[in-house]
Amino acid sequence: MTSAADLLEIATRIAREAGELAHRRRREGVTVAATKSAAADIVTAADREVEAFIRAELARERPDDGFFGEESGAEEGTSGITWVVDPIDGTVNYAYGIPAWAVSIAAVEGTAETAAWTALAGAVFNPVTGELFRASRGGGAWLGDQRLAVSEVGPAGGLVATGFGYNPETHGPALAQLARVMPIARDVRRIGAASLDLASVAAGRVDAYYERGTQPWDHAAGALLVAEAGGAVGGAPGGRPGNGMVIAAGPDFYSRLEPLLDYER
Ligand code: LIP
Repeated sequence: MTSAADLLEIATRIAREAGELAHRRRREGVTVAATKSAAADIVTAADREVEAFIRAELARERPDDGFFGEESGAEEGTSGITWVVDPIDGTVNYAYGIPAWAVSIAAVEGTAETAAWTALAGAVFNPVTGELFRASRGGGAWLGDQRLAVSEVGPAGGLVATGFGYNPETHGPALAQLARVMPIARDVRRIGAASLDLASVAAGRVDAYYERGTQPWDHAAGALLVAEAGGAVGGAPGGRPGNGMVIAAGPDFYSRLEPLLDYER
């Protein structure tokens, strides 16, 4: 049985190499290859190339594991471990040249089903800043040699990160929801990459993050970062993070934020 630390070593190496490849392609110029769920939901040639690179590296190192990636789908393995991969999280930032996008790689025990897996290792790498956030189950969350811990929110309220997703029908309700959150917020951030939002909660750079409509590869690694940094992370009340909702914060602020949100069950 491979340890979580061994899986993390593989995740960090591949995230770093994949991020460098994506960064190189970004400097060469970005081409949008297609749109997906909505006109705003784009995939670049680099998303596809970087995911193919990650998939090939994992197949070489861990041939019995499953794979679940944003651009190339799911394939079951026989080892009980599945790799959940977003080659470029924050693709719109990547396309516009905003330096907030990341490679996100998680190793989970179980299948490609958020509700059924246990995350063992996760790496989130922003090649533009050079920051690689990493966590393994029971081993803490780290940025370089700094152990990460979620923040405690003061009287000014929480600095809250959120996102609005690609589905235009959800934007009105998301704005109404934000209006309900404002009384407990000191301010709001819209970073544009769920994996970096979650890494920011883990690092205490924001006090909370919530978003509806994200996909498993957006939050698989980041949710482990938050949990290992002492935070609370979930979805609908009592549930796991999912497409209906992802919430992450220090435990006290989480319990203030959760009742203000809408949930899709
Ligand atoms: C993005 C998320 C972001 C969300 C976007 C999108 P992508 O992932 O990280 O939080 O608001 O709608 O889901 O598509 O760049 O991998």
